[in-house]
Amino acid sequence: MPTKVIIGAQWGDEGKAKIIDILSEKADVVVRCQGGNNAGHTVAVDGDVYKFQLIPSGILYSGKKCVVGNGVVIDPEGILSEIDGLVAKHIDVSTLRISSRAHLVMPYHKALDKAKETIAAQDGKDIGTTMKGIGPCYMDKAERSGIRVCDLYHEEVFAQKVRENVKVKNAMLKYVYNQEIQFDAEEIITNYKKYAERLKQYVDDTTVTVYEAIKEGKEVLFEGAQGTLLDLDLGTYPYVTSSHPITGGACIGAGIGPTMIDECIGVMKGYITRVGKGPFPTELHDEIGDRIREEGHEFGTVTGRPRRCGWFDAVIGEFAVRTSGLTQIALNKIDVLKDLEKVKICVAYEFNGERIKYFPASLEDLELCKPVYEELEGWGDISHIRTYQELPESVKKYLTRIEELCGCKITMVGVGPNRDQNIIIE
Ligand code: 2SA
Ligand code: MG
Repeated sequence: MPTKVIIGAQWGDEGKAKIIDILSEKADVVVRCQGGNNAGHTVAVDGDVYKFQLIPSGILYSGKKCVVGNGVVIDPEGILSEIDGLVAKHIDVSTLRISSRAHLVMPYHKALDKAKETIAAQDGKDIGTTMKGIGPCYMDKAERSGIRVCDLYHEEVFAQKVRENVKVKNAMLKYVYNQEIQFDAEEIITNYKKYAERLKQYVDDTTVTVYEAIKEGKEVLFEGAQGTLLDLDLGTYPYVTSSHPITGGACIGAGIGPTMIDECIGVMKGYITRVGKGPFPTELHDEIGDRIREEGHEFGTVTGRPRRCGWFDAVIGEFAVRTSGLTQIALNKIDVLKDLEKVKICVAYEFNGERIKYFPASLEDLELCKPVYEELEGWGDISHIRTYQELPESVKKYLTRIEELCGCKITMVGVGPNRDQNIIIE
């Protein structure tokens, strides 16, 4: 199948980058469609660890076209430092294409993100954002005052937009958020002019790049960032990101139609994690949670924050299958659950004395939901296993139960961080 969308089916950090890395080998084009450098995608290759934020990890294979689509918000300083880091490791970045329609993260976006979070934290109402300016940038996009990559190449237009924005943002920082920080429009214009020159060689109408590749029958991968429950519409609002990490987001963020997508792969972990605040029904506050965090290295790639850990939640799994029309599940990191006598799966929630199998919209209702667990036998070390047949019976039962509850087949199982620690199920 030539086009595949790969999304996070939980709260992000499901190991999407590893699946994309594996699938990239056969792909011709890899496309990022949403989010910005709030994403942290870690890939381990031959003992080297690469951390990606804006550039698709497909860049590790030479000759693959890597696209940063129109739905992404681009911090030019961030993407340039990522480019420099890759070049220093002798990776060819000449195949990178950046959408001329993508919105730019500006310095005031980061300041506004920080100001809002800092003030909200005083009442415990912060979202726990990555402080990368993502929300304020998408806010400007929706409000139609954003600045796009194409504006960088119309100097007067760019300067005027920066000046107008700086006026408004400085007032917001000063009068709404009571902050001392003020921006100088001319300084931003000068800095962004330098970024524009360096980025120019990569900027393109990527909707054409992607469409032509699809028409030519090339294999195109759409790489999701964050995860389903962080979706602006379908996630645990307001504890969400400001873009659409579900498969539908790939259409808008790359500028293609839904008929051009052949497979929708949802990446999950054998357990579940979340960074940032917000409700989390199966969260573990005990030594099993700590053990999963240590064993699974569950710390934020961008911020280093410890991730909250909990048991696999099939209510969330089914929600992801349904809202993204998933055709396959890639289940990662089940090796992390080793040496536990019993493992648990949340099969439903108990809510107001009733059993429910849907994920409630209201956070207040979600807070009242108690997970209903099913217990299964645990397993030992499976990190050396490479075929489905060799997996212990207890693991096979675990996989089958997840498939039944989520309503989708598991086609890949991750048993470790490396490229080869992956079992394909035909
Ligand atoms: P933001 O910065 O506005 O997008 O934050 C809003 C919420 O979205 C969450 N979020 C994430 N959750 C998991 N992983 C993400 N990427 C990094 C990683 C995060 C890190 O891969 O580890 O390093 O901390 C990511 N990006 C955003 C965020 O926690 C808020 O709940
Ligand atoms: Mg991540």
